[in-house]
Parts: sequence; C-alpha cells; structure tokens
Amino acid sequence: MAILPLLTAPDKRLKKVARPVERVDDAIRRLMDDMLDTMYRAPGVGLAAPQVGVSRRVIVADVAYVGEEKRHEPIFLANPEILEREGELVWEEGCLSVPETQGEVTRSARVTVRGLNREGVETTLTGEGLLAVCLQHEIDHLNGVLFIDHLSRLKRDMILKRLKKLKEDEN
Ligand code: GNR
Ligand code: NI
Repeated sequence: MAILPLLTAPDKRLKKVARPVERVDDAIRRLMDDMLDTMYRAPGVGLAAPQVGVSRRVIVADVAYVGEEKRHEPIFLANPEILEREGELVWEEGCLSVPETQGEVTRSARVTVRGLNREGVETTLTGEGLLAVCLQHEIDHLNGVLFIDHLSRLKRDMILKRLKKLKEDEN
C-alpha cells in the first residue's frame, strides 16, 4: 500500500471527466487500496481517483473514520452512479484538493448509488447526512466538478485567487 500525492486546485487534471473502469482487476484494486491509505492519512472521509492524478471512475469513502473511535468501514466503488435522490441539505464542505477552504453546498439529503465494489460485484447503497454529501462530492470529482463550483462565481473566484497564490508561494 502507498500514500499517493494529492493534486490541488487549480489543476486542469481535476477538471477532466474520468473514464469508466472496464473491469475491477488487480490494478484497480491496488489503486483503491492506495487511495484508501491516502485518504486515511490525509485524513479525509472520501477520495476520488482524479485527486491522485488517475482519470478513472473510482472512489473510496469511510465516514465512520471520524471523531473518537476511528472505526474502519471503507466503501470502494468503481463507476458509481446516482440512481435516486431525496430531499435537500446544506453542508459545510471541504476538499483535500481545495486546501484551507470551506463552503456551504446544497446537496440531496439522501442518495442511492450503484457501482462495482472491490470484488467487481455490482452493489447498491443508500446514504444520508455526511455519507450522502460525500458520495455526491466524490462523484462530482469524476465529472471534473469541485465543491467550489457549487458556490457563487464571486466566492469561487476569490478562493481560486487565494489558491493560486498559495501555489506560487510554494515555488
Ligand atoms: O475529507 C473530506 N471531508 C468532507 C467534508 C465535507 C464534505 C465533503 C468532504 S470530502 C473531503 C475529502 C475529499 O476532498 N474528497 O474528495
Ligand atoms: Ni474533494
């Protein structure tokens, strides 16, 4: 297992639509495992392959790994698709690819998602609260969408300006 380097905005690789997985083979399983490692280390509750520079439709998540009792309940999904949505909620989001930034985003309160699990078997799961937010946030990444794209143009431009500066200061 390995910790992979994370891309941060602005980076055009984060804006690309990722390609579906044809088959969950050992290479995809290794990617999923490395992504999970990287996510736990960050730490984060979700991660999408484009964030580690891999333009494939793969996400991992674990919303149990927060707070006191860091339980491990990882979710691995290739080619995730939202089948059903219900309700609305507003959540204060952050993103490992948008450092030092938070913003309120309106999402569906409950989503049912279908995809291939780590064994390549089609599975369906329903999430609400943080899991619903996380699934929508990760699937957005596969479509080249960041949470700041859901904010007003003014807020997004202010954030991007700051992120650009952050990067310039790194160099
Ligand atoms: O770790 C993460 N926390 C989080 C909090 C609120 C809404 C979404 C997220 S996802 C984020 C990790 C990440 O950037 N995944 O793409
Ligand atoms: Ni993110």
